[in-house]
Amino acid sequence: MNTSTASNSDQQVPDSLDPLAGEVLAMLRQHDPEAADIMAGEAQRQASTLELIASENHVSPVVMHAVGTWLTNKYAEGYPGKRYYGGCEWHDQIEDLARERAKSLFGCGFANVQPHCGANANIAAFMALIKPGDTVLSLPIKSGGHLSHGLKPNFSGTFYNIVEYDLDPETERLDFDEIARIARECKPDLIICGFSAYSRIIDFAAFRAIADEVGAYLLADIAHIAGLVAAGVHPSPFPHAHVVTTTTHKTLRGPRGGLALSDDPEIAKLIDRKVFPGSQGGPLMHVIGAKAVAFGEALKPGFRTYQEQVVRNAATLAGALVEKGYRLCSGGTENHLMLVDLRPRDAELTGSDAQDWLEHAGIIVNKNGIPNDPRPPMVTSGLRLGTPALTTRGLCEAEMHTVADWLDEVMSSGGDAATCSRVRSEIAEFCRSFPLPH
Ligand code: DSN
Repeated sequence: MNTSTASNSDQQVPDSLDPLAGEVLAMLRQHDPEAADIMAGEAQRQASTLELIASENHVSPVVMHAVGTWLTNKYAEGYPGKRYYGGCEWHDQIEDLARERAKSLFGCGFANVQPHCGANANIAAFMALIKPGDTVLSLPIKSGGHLSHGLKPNFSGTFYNIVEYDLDPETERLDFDEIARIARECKPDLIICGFSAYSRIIDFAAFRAIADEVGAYLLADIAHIAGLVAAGVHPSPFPHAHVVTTTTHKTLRGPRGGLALSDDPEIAKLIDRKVFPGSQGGPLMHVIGAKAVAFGEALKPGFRTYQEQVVRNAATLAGALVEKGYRLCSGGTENHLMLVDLRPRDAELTGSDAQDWLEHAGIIVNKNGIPNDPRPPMVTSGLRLGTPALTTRGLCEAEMHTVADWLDEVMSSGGDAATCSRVRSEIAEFCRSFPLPH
């Protein structure tokens, strides 16, 4: 097994770098060769491997370079027109542009583009809607939820009374009768829907009906499916959710960051206050600039075509894996990801072994617990696979069969070093035909 780590001397710059990235790297090499080598190593890793982590993507060169602008040099606490520092004229304009584009994308009346990440957007949503000690009803992380939805060591599990709903053990899908039963019993102040490892369409209206019945707010965390929602490929959480939060870097294909949305003007005011000064200081204006650019890309017609292909690719990859003997939780996928139960293919195979072997072979995935997984979270019996990044590189249905063949070949080999090394070479060659966006 090749376990060598990257060294400064072996970094080849991918030949598909966009011209500006090439110039930036050349400048870095002059100025700070040590840092430049590390960054070139990462560029090379991304260029020569297949990215199947469902929450990752490759941004366009325009979005990538928009992160590195003069906007990074400024403090701009507050909001457009109401800042604590002078010199914010252009910062007001770029934040307004990002806010307006976010509202157009998601069809809502309010957007706060300042959250540094999805978890920060959720902190602001909790603070706006409920108070410490209140009851929150959510899906636990072990069943596909998110740590900021109530995990004990997280702010959410520390300051709020978390009650869990779970997936139906037979269908591994949301069971709205059971969610309603638990809600009637625990009378939550907030219900959370939106997940990190759930491959089915979310019925936001059904969640809202339960929330209304028990007098709870509904928070939809659409971090994973935001791009699908923006493109109309997944139903929208509006008008059902009181607050919608998301990251901007997954299917939405923007810079790393968060976003909070609402259609309720009173809740909107609270969200603004809870983002700043409630939970954050100075906004990352350079990232907000890149969010504006990414939202502009997502408003173009090609974005819908991309998201449709993401979903078709996921369905094709899922079908190919089932044919090879893997089991998919819930029986399949309707979005960009799938949760693969490895046990029917090989009872001894763990998610962590599969992740390691696949990484040696140039396929990047994450181990993931499956519902009621008997193995601990650092081992797991499953993998979560997603198609957003592969689709950005131009892979379509035919290539999904090739990817499934490589996945199965590596996992069936028991991590055989020669197999991993051969597949890695094949993938590096294959990747030349599907360069990163440039
Ligand atoms: N880490 C993200 C994911 O992979 O889904 C969630 O925050």
